[in-house]
Amino acid sequence: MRDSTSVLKTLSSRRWLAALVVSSVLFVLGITSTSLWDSELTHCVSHSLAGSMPHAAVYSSTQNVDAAKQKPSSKFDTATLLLKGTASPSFRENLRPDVKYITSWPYEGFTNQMIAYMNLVYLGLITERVPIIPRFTSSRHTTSDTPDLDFGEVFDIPRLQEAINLPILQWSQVKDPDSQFVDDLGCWNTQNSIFYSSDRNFHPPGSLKLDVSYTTAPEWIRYPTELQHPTFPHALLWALASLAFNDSRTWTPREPDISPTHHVALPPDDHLLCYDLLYYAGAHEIFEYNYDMSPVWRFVGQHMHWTPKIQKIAESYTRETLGIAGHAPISPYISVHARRTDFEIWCNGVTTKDCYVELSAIARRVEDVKAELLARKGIQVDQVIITSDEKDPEWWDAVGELGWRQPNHSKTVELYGPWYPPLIDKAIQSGSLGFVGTDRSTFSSLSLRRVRSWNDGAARMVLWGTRGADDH
Ligand SMILES: Nc1nc2c(ncn2[C@@H]2O[C@H](COP(=O)(O)OP(=O)(O)O)[C@@H](O)[C@H]2O)c(=O)[nH]1
Ligand SMILES: [Mg+2]
Repeated sequence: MRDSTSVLKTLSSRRWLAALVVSSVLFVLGITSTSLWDSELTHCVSHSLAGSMPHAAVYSSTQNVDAAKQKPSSKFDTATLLLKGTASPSFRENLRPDVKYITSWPYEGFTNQMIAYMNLVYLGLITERVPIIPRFTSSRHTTSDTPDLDFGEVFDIPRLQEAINLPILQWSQVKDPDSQFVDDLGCWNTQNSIFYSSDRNFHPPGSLKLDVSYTTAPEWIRYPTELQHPTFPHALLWALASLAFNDSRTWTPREPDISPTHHVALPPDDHLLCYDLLYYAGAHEIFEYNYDMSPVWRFVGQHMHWTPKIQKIAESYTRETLGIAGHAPISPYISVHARRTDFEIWCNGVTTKDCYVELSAIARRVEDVKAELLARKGIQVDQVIITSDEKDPEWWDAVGELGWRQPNHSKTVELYGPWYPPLIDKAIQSGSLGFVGTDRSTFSSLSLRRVRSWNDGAARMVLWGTRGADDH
C-alpha cells in the first residue's frame, strides 16, 4: 500500500517545480494523464495540475466553501481533476474514462454510516480507486424530515486527502442531487453472501436515482468460521478489494439479478466499482474499529478530522459547559458517553435499571482515567463533561450530583440543524484528554479511538447488560 507520508516526503521542491512545468505544458496542450496512479511522475503531474488551477467551490455546503477560501491551493482539487464537469443529471456522463471509482451505500445511524465510509475510503486506497461518498442519511435515530448531510460538511476533506494521499469525491459533486434521471448500475451484493441469505438487498438512497442490478459476491469474501461473528458476519476487506481486479472478477458465482426499475441484468461495474454495504467488514477482527490494530482506523479514520466549522462550534460549547470565558484556552477535561435508550434491545429480559450502563460504574472508570492521566502525564484533571441519549430527568439529576456537566443543546437544532447535537457531542469528546464510553456503542468506540489517537489520552469502556457487569 502507498504510504501517504513517504509519498508526500518524496515530493521535494525541485521535483515539484519540474512537475509544475510538465503539468503546465500538458495543461496548455489539453493533454491529461492516462491514469492517476500510473507512476509517481504522473502523480506529481496530477497534483500540480490540480494545484495550478483556480480553486473551484466544489462543495454544496457554504461551510466548506468558507473552508476552501481559507485553504485555496489544495493539491487535490478533486472535482476539476477527476470529473468531466460539475454535477450532471446522469453520473455516467460525468465520470472520466481514464479514472476508476468506487462507491457504496449508507447504513443505519450516523456512526455506522461513518464506519462504512471509512471502509469505503480504505478500499479506495488499496484498490487505487477514487471513492465517491454518499451523504449521511436519516435513520431511526433522526426524524424522517432530517435532510441528508454531505460528508464534507462533517469531515475536513482537504485535510483527509492530503493526509492519506487519495483524492475523494462526494456523490453531490458527481450527480445533480435534483436530477430525476435514473442511472443503471451493476453492483456487488455482499450481504447475501456473508449472511447466507437471499433477501438482504440494500438499495442506494432514493435521492441518487440509481437502478441497481446486484450480483451476489463469492463466498470467499466471508471471514473464516473461527474468526466470524455468529450473528453479524463480516466480509474481509482484502477479499472485497480483489473484486476490483480482473483475476478475481472473472470468477462470478451467479448471474446478476434483474434491477427493479429498468429490469436489466448487469455485471458488477468496473468503472464505478460498487458494493451494497460495507459496515460489516474488516481485515482480521470483527467490529475491528474496537481494536488499535484496525488498518481502517490507522490509514483512514484517524485522519478524518472535523471541519473547522464543527471544531469551532464544539470548542465554544465546551467553553460554555466548563464556564470558560471568551477565547481563553480550554483546560484539560474528561468526557463521558453514556449510551442508553434503544440499547434496551440488548437487555434480553433484564430490566433496563439493571441492564443499562450504571453511573456508579462510569464514576469508577472516570477515577481510573484520572489516575492514569496523573501517573502518565502528571496532569490532574477534575472537570467532567457527560453526554447521553438518555432523556430521563431523574437520571440527569443523579448525574448532576456527581458534579459532572452536560452541554446545553436547547438551541442547537434551531441554530445548526438536527444533525448537530450528536456531532457537537462527538467533537467535544474528541477534544478531551480522558474518555469513558459505553461498551458496544459505535459512538463511544470512535470517541475512544480519537482520544487515544489525537490526544494520547486515557480511555475506558464500561461494560453493561446485567447489574454489576463492570465489576472487575
Ligand atoms: N446528542 C447526542 N445524541 C446521542 C448521544 N448518544 C447517542 N445519541 C443518538 O443516538 C444515535 C446513536 O447511533 P449511532 O451513531 O449508530 O451509535 P451507536 O448506536 O451508539 O452505536 C446517535 O446518532 C444520536 O442520534 C449523545 O451523547 N449525544
Ligand atoms: Mg447505532
